[in-house]
Amino acid sequence: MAKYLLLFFLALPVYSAVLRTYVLNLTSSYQAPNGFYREMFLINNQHPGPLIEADEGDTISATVFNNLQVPITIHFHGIRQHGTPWMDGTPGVSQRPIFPGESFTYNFTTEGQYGSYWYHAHMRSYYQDGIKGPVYIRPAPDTLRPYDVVTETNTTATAILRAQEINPTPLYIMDWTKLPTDAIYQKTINYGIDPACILGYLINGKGRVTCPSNETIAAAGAGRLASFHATTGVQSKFDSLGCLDLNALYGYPGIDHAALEAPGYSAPCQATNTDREIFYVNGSDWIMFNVINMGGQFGTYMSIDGHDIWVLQVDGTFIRPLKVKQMYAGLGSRYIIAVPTQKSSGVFAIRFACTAQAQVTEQIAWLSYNMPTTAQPEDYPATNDVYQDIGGNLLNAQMPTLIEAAAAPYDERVKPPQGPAQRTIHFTLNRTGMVDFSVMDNGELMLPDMELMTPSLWAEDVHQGNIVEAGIKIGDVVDLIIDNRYIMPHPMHLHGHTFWVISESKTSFGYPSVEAAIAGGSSTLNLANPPYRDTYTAPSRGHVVFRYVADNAGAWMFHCHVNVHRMAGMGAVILEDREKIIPRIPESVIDF
Ligand SMILES: [Cu+2]
Repeated sequence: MAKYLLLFFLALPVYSAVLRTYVLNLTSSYQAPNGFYREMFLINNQHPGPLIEADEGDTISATVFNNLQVPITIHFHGIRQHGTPWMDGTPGVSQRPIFPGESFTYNFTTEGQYGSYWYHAHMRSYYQDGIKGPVYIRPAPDTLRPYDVVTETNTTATAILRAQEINPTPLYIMDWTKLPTDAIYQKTINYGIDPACILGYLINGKGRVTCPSNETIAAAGAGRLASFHATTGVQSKFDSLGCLDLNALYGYPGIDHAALEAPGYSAPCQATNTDREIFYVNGSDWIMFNVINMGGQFGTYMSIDGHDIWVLQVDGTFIRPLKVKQMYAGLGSRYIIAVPTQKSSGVFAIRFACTAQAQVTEQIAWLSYNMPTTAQPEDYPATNDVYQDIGGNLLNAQMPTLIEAAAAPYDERVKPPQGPAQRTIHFTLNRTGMVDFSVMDNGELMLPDMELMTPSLWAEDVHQGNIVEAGIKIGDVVDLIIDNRYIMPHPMHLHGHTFWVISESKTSFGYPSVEAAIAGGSSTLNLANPPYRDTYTAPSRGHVVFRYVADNAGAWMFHCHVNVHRMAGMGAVILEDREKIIPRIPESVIDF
């Protein structure tokens, strides 16, 4: 009997939920990650912040000490907060801000979720100043994994991927600006300057500013200029940082934008020689990367010279693996990828190019097979097998790139309810003024002062704008029909849920409901095997339809993940059977 008991307890830890405790100490600092000093924020003295890790089903407790001069909250992006909507970290929605000198503890379960997530400040745009970090949840033993598809059931290779899944190699992309985001916001609203200009990307907090020639920028940006002209009628040009001159289109006429320095801007371009990130292969035939776009401005096209990329997981769901030369990493989204590393020697560039029309800019990290671990590789001949230019344009149009609509869940049971929805909510994404962006059909804005108001999760008088009270009850199937009327694509994020992207195209949806679309024989609907996401980009002047099951009573934010768009009004709060959860909100949260 004792022997059996012992075996039972030995096997138990794999399945038993554990409490994982973290302390996040927020401070400000003066540093130059890409060669330009500025104030930035750190978590436990690092940027990005420390990894929060768990096994599926564990409980996470994270205590935040705010030693900054600004209020803050921490949102755990993609974590559903099932049954704990007050732990969602959205100021004005789920809690009051954590003011300087205060602390707050977030407690929540990871039950029913695995894979890659992240945490970030949800106050103002402060996560772009450094308040962000990864969350990784190791899948439960019985989760269906697609590794055999990638390895063609080679048991040695599958075992390598299973081993690397415990701790995939971090690859965190973040756009970086010359100025802190408060200063950028001031310039944006004071002068009506569009802040669409970054000082390059950082990879794992590292990067360098390079200054390509005017000819190189013009060649990589030719397509952007042509389509900008076609859609706006405006002839524009790029500056030395690869930023599109938007003066003729936005901003107060007569303002000298170059003299004021457009937000994030440093004209003319000055090259730096700070360290870039290097990944060492160390003899393994595969590297599994955890790719997270932690930026607040732009999506990224990523490729690795001379290497294929297998995309295995997107937004915390294993997909039917897709083998590509280039992948899109949208703002807020996560991608677990496996890269076959079977070269014998060489140093290969990992390229990150801006996806937006507004800027041509590239950052590089290195994949190294044989380089001394102390050196930056610029003196070594990089192998020339390049797939994309600095504008993210494929050098050979036949090369496969990641089509997000094709990223269907690997587990076929992860499928949307069929037929009509109980609730349909229509949103219109639009630019309604110089620095006004909206998700509402009537153009209403959700402005940042709502972050200081009584949280809409329990406010008696839900007085903020953009509260969507659609009568959603637990068990309802909900459709969000999202028509994008503007030329910019928007990465739309829904809190508290994972949704299926059941329709997408570069035109409007054209139906008042999914039921009408089914009856009308819509060609864009996909109820059979759609992507399962928490953040998804609504294409330029196109549409997406998100479907989810209301299983999480609360008040959930729905917003664009471009920080300046969200601050310019681009969000809403969707109430979901709120009365059911109000009696369960802890006093400690309401009184905080
Ligand atoms: Cu946006």
